[in-house]
Amino acid sequence: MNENKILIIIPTFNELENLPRLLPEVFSKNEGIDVLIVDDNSPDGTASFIDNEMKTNSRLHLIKRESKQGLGTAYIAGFKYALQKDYQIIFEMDADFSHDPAEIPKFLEEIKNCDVVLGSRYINGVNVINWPMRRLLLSWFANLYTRFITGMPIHDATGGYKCFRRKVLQAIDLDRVKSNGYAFQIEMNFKAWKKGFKLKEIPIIFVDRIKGKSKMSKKIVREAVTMVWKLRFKSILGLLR
Ligand SMILES: Nc1nc2c(ncn2[C@@H]2O[C@H](COP(=O)(O)OP(=O)(O)OP(=O)(O)O)[C@@H](O)[C@H]2O)c(=O)[nH]1
Ligand SMILES: [Mg+2]
Repeated sequence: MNENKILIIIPTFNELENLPRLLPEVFSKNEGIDVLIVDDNSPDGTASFIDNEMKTNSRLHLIKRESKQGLGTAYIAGFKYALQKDYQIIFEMDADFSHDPAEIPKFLEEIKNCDVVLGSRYINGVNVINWPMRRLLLSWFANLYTRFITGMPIHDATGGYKCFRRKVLQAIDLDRVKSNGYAFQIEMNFKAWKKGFKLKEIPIIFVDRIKGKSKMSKKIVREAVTMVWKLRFKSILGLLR
């Protein structure tokens, strides 16, 4: 077993404007890093670009899916891939530079002493750049609400820049993770926390995407609002897996 095998999973939908610049930065942070792109048949040809890069880069991997199926299921596919291979540390990361690759070494340092490291926008103040106030308030209140309903002591439960030890993903029944948007992040954190794993938040600076289009929707918000209640009740009834 190789302790240093790291997989960074990046789900993509139309990220051709970002990936060619992002990938070299990510790879440069640690020589144990592999990257898995989970692409949902992006019309801009993201997958063909990756296919081509893979000819000369054995650290790059690709899962192609037939249609846009959402972020949560993309990560589940990525987690299963990581568990089939012998990756020990598994990251979630966006393709749009909202998640600065320069933070990767900090995550790797912190994961030595815990099981999940969460990049947090809301510890040490509010570290979000270029979001409209509406969106910032939504995200901030969503986190307050989540903390209140679930009791989980986390300031940023909806963030998507994080890493897990392999054993955390092994302990969670991945086929039972049902949510797909921001709720997906909450669900993974809650399940890891309830199973007794040690979660640690570290401050990150989140910068809104400059290139490409947002995929945020009202449906994603509604899903999160109901999901926290489901998690709470399942947990009380002992049905959480
Ligand atoms: N495979 C896959 N990737 C997706 C899907 N939706 C979003 N993504 C990717 O997931 C990451 C986060 O999506 P974003 O659109 O940046 O969502 P966001 O960060 O909430 O919103 P913005 O930054 O404002 O666009 C990006 O790398 C997207 O390309 C999807 O349905 N399938
Ligand atoms: Mg984004």
